[in-house]
Amino acid sequence: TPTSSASKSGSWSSFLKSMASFSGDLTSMTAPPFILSSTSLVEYSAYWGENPELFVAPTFEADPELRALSVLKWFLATLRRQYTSRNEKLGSEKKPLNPFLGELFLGVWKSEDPKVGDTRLISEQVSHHPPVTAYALINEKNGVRLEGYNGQKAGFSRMTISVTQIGHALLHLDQWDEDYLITLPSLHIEGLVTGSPFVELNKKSYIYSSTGYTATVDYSGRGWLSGKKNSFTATLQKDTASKPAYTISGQWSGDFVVKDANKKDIESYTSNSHPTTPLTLAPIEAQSPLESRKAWSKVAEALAAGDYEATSAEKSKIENEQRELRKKEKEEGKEWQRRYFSAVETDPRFEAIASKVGFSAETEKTGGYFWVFDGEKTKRADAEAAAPAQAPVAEQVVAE
Ligand code: 0T9
Repeated sequence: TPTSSASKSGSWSSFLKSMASFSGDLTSMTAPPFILSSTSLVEYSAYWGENPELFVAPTFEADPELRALSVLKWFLATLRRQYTSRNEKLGSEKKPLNPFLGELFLGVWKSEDPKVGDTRLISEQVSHHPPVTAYALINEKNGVRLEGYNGQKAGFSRMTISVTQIGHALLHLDQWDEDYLITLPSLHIEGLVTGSPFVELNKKSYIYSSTGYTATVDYSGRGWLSGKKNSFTATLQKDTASKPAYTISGQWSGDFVVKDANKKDIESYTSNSHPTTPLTLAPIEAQSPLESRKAWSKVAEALAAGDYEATSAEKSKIENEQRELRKKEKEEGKEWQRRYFSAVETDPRFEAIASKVGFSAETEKTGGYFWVFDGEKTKRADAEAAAPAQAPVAEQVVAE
């Protein structure tokens, strides 16, 4: 059978050999079928919001230092889902579907806690070449909003894939009129040789607050100190204070401990046992053709059935449709309209923080632009979605 372990290891070793001449664009690499997932990369934005109670928690803190600590705790709590959930669900890291331009992933986290309320997710593929996903998580009730975008640059050497993330996220707290600039860690893929890839984070990432606090997360991986994978140490420090106000260390996929300035344990967090809130999606029948699950449903079916011929046939259909669309747009001198986000050359909220801390804007841009959430576009898209979809065409024209 095509999935026997012998042919599996055969196709895997030829895949590894082909990686030697890898070009940098992850989406262009052809991986063996058993490593393919039926989840599109546009869905990955959801990992930011699976703990809505931690997401809104900062706004309930009256002290700016505790708010910054609360933001850091939420960020650290997202890492396990962001970077290990494919391994947990599917047994290893898998190659996601490459989203098409305009692909959407929309949903809402309905918290059982009335204090938390609903958190809306909007994720949109705003660029296909290079791939860029933009997202917004909005909790109206508590005035908490995360806006961000994400692209990747990759390289292959010494049997690992190294990935730099391009883009950042901004967390806004209405009640305190505060912004947090969140940078994204770089990562690499381990376990390629044995055919069971998983993500390890490396170097550092930062959360800069408009109140002057900086959180630095130092990822040591399977560090020589602890010997455990996914190890990290994070510090929270105000401006040029001589020592951190808080230190958090442990494993981002496991347990971590919060210590105060006197190195006293004040809290511990167990990420494996911390419950997550599932994202609620519209039923497939009610989704728009641009929504990820709907658009890729035939590919997902074929993959689930292990029918790789049908998988690539269904994928090609989507790719060809997209090529046709781009051709048509070019002929008509039009450009695909993004539904929820806009490309801008400068983002004042980013600049206000980045200029203070000396964080460069140039590495943040994709194709020369930042991507920002567009409230006006969103209002229009919401109004359109609220219009009865099955209404006769004539009636729709009258309604306009
Ligand atoms: C944003 C996240 C990102 C996306 C993924 C590198 C990767 C695609 C990008 C950075 C999310 O917020 C966080 C988590 C995991 C990242 C993925 C891990 C991964 O392996 C893929 C790439 C495209 C591959 O699929 C490489 C193939 C690999 C499974 C082995 C051959």
